[in-house]
Amino acid sequence: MSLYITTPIYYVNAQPHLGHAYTTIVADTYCRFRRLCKEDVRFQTGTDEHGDKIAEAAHAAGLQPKEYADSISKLFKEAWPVLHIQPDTFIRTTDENHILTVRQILTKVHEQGDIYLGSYSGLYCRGCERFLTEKELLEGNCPDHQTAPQPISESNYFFRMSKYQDWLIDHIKSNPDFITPERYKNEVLSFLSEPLEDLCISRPKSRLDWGISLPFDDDFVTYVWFDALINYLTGIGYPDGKEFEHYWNVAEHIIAKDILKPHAIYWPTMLKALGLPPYKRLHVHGYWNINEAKMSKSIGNVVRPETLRQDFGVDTVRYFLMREMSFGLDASFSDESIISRQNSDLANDLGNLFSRSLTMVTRFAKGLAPEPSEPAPEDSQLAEAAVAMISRYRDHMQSFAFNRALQEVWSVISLANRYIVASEPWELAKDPANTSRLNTVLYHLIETLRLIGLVLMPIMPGTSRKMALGLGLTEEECANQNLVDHGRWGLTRSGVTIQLGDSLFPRLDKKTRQPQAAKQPKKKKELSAAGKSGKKAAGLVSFDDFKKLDLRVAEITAAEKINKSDRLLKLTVMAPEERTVVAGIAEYYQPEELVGCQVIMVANLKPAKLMGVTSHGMILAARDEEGKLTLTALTAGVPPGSKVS
Ligand code: ME8
Repeated sequence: MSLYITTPIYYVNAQPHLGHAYTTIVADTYCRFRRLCKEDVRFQTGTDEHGDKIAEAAHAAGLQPKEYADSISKLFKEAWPVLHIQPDTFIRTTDENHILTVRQILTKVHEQGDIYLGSYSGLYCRGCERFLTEKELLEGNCPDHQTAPQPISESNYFFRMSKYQDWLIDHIKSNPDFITPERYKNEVLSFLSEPLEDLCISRPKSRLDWGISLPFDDDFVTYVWFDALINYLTGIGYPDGKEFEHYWNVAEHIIAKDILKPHAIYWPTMLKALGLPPYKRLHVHGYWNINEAKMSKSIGNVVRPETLRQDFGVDTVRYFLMREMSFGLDASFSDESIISRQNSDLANDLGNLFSRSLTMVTRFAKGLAPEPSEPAPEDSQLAEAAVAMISRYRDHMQSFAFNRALQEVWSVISLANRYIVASEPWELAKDPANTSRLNTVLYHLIETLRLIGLVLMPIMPGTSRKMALGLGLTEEECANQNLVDHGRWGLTRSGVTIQLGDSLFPRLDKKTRQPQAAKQPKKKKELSAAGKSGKKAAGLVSFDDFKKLDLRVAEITAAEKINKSDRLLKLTVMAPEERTVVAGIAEYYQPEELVGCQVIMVANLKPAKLMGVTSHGMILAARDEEGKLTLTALTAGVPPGSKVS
């Protein structure tokens, strides 16, 4: 299978920001994913350089439009490799071959009678670069730009878009994957339930001359959208390039919801008029908002990808964007959320698993991947979970559910972390009689990590490579990894040298965003009741005071989120009788991973009501310097209700 994936070509009236970076990282991730499946992929991005907006921005900067476009286009082109985005083509609408092709297409469509001269009166929004219908306005303003569109009346050329309306409706209905997610398909179909007007595709040069002249009337330039959409064809050599023949049938576009209409209505009808099949799929995502507000220059909350990269590193930025947004819905960016992902998911869950495992191989197996023996049930459970993760990950990635693909990976990471706690390799290492068992455990950890590193490649290529090298792969093996040949259990060669390098991710200080000083000795974790801030013990307590606490082993039999609370989980525990306990651990544990765990509970606290749920006890957890909580879980099965003393 082949794939041709594109991003929008971005306007050069503004510098690259988080929104542009997101779409382009999605395209790069998807492209790397399909390459990891051994498919042949071509990836295109670029810049959109004609039209009112650009001419105005150039004027404001005191530059000629082309000069101005050159400078901003360069910023986009240079921004991508820095984020480990590797497009095959970077197209500009001012490229000579693009201009030529647009003119060829206009001539063809005009000659076949699908472009005609008419007159137009309408409400024009400069921000959108298009005429808006009355229905689209919100209190008289463009909903996207909050400005009133200008009434304009002039002669112009029109594309007979209406002629293709019935065909388009049919096509969308008979190809359920044509526009995804479903909500956007429905939006388009609802728009198409009203008669479609023909599309005005020119601007008189008397009003705007920064554009491609119409080949059949030099007094007009082409409307930006008719020019811009064609980039998807010119970049692969339409009409007679070899690549065009190869890639057009497998074209998939990624956009945000702001430009749904041009992509879902103008573009397929233009292609139909040209006698070409429409693109295969259109993937539509939502907006990134900043601390809940829309990102905009006027609010001054524009997030630059370069600043993020400097503060957090490429892989954290890529991971955060892919993990935090559910493709299709809006998401909110804040410094706190990215720092928390870095500290919790990356440094704590993944980073710790990797460094703990490799450290144990170094200490207990002379730094060589050990030979496994017959697996115990818990080993097989880990291996099976890792293998099952691969196929679920593939399905989610294929359908652009990147956050769900990552959740699958993280559930194996937390299973592996629990597997370490349960199998206690450090205890096994104390007795040579256990060497074969120890080797089996270490092998299972290494092999799980290899599969985790493999599937993380499209999202965090740098980390994935670091992991693969640490696990003893050569540079060449790293570069040639793929899911088809390597996405199965048991490929780590026993005896290969494991390289324990630097930690994968530093923990960041929430205030300074700086990595926490490595040399500073770590403060001991403090035991605290989950949910209460861990204050230092004020003084010494007498044994009699301590004895007043009734500490019990509690087994969690059910766990669920508490409505409207990000922090609290409702736990049902056996100790030995059943009771409900509320714990402030929702930020650190998924409910499903808790079921079956044994924890320590303060059993004789006065009941307290939290978010409407009465808690009959408190679960103990360790709180580290950043405030992250880790439950004090028991590893050996102890009868629930046993007294802890
Ligand atoms: O529309 N959240 O260019 P553009 C998520 N030139 N994505 C965002 C975003 C946000 N807050 N803001 C921008 C154009 N984007 C035309 C496209 S294509 C033939 C011509 C991303 O510079 C998202 O991909 O306004 C959106 O669709 C695109 O930038 C708009 O970029």
